[in-house]
Amino acid sequence: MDKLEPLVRGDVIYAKAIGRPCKPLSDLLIRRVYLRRRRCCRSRRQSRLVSSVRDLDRVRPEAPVDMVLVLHSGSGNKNAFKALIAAEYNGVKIELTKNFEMGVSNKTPEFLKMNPLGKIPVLETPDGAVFESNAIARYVARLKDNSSLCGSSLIEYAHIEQWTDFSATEVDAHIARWLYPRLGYGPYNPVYEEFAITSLKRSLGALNTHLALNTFLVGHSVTLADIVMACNLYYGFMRILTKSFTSEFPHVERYFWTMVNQPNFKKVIGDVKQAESVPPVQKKAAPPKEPKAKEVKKEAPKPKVVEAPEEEEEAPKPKPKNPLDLLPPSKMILDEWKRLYSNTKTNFREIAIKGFWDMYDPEGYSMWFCDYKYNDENTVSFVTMNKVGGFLQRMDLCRKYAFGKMLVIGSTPPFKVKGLWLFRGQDIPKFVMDEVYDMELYDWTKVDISDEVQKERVNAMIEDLEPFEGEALLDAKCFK
Ligand SMILES: N[C@@H](CCC(=O)N[C@@H](CS)C(=O)NCC(=O)O)C(=O)O
Repeated sequence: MDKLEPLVRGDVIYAKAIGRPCKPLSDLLIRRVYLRRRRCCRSRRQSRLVSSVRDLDRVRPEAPVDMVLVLHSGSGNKNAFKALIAAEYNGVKIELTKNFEMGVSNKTPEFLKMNPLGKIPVLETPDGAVFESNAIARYVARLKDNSSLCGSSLIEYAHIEQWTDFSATEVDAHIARWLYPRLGYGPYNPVYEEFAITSLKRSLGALNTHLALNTFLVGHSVTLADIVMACNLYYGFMRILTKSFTSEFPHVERYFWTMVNQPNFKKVIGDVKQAESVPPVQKKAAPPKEPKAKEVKKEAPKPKVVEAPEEEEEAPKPKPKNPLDLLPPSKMILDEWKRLYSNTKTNFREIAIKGFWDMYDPEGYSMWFCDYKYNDENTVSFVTMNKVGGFLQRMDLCRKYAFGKMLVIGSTPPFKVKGLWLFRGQDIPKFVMDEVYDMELYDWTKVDISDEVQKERVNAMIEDLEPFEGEALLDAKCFK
């Protein structure tokens, strides 16, 4: 590339001439232009070197280069999806490395030369390797001249960068801090988890506000920012962001489902199914995985499976049966009660409460009062309400087996937190006690339904009856 210097200058002029000084030309592009110039000149047996802006424009291919780039990654990696989706939009050909094996292929000396961290994805280009998924996706997005993925003005370019960074640091990072310890990829600490959830909610709240008025993150069509954001959300939606969590952010939900159903996303990601529950905390850190020998695949597969941080194509483990599923069948159908509760808008006492007692099966279910042990700490209303909200979120893992009401009581601090829970079986389920740390923060008393006073307390709690035990209700939350 001895003629690289003048060509670099020519390309910078070109970039400025088309009004995109913000879009640096990659070495690859420069080499491409150089090679094309040479080919063009030779084929026409011309001795002149293409040099004017117009000539450069002519030799610049309209479609991206006709080469195939190699992406080192297993299938199902949301970080690899970013480049693969960008490639679909730009008509760039990318193939996943054949026979990629996590923990083996990414630890060879050759791989470590491309990415010293030994992490995936890595893109091999004719000009060298690129690691970091956002950098790779940017590279692919910029391969096509005038790609709509890159925006069309300096401010759009900045906004695309803004949302891409936001997506990495304010969304992806918080999802990881919440999810990974639960999967055993780091120590689990409930206080850190709460912080991760609060931070994630703050970010999604901001995103929700933006999306209330915008279909896309930037401009009026899909950009790289949407690809990166949707891939990061994808991972969250698939693994931990249940409907009960995301419903607080309806515009984010709408946005996410719109994105993943775009044909170019769908081709790469496949069908997306939202997590039904928050994964329970793994007691021990995941043991290091033995590398597995794998079959050679003929073609790079279209990725469709869910990624794990270190092990990507792990066969799904058979889910152990929940002991509550082994209990004798109950005549009470929990979902029927939940529907009745949700659908009763008037005459609550006559319809819902009466219906509850008609359905209630004291053999298949038990009811429990809970009383927060540290009410004197509940000095700030919204902190108290958030605390209860966090508790309900963590109870997600027992949604199939429980119904609950939580009341924040009082009109002035300190507020009291009390609740009523209905659980399948005669005890508080062990997995709930083991995995939801909030359980220890409450005193639990089994409801004696032969005691009319206790029965009436149950009614009042289900109904959010005010005053409750002589006090106003600051908040009432339902777990259903
Ligand atoms: N910030 C990096 C994250 C890369 C990353 O964490 N890759 C994981 C798989 S998703 C990995 O290769 N882990 C293997 C290891 O840590 O050795 C990116 O966006 O590319």
